Amino acid sequence: MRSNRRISVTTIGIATAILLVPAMITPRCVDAHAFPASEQPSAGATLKSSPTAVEIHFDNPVEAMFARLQVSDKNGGGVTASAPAVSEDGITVSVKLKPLPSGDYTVKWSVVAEDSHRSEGSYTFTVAGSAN
Ligand SMILES: [Cu+2]
Repeated sequence: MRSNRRISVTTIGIATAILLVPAMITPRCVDAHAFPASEQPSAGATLKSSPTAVEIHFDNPVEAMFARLQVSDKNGGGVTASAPAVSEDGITVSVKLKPLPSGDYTVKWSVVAEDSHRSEGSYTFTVAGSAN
């Protein structure tokens, strides 16, 4: 019986797992977590004109359902013009932006990787154009 066999393998494996799991989980987890590989505009960038969107490219696919991406001005007001969109491969999360006056902007992101672990962070960019 297949299911019995599975159970016994699991039982036998417990002793080994107690020894090995702590050593195995950490590297595996770090691999599977999703963190930004690059951003547009890039973190800390000073732009001459308003960007039309913010895109974050992750190093591992993220779950579309749980992706959050907020952009706000220095008063905390939201400046996004769309809900976050996730590319089909799960690598890119983006939002469209309203036209941004000169100022500092904060991008806050939060994603869940395919291993179900959440990661989050934030960064800023500056619009320093004279167009406004
Ligand atoms: Cu993880």
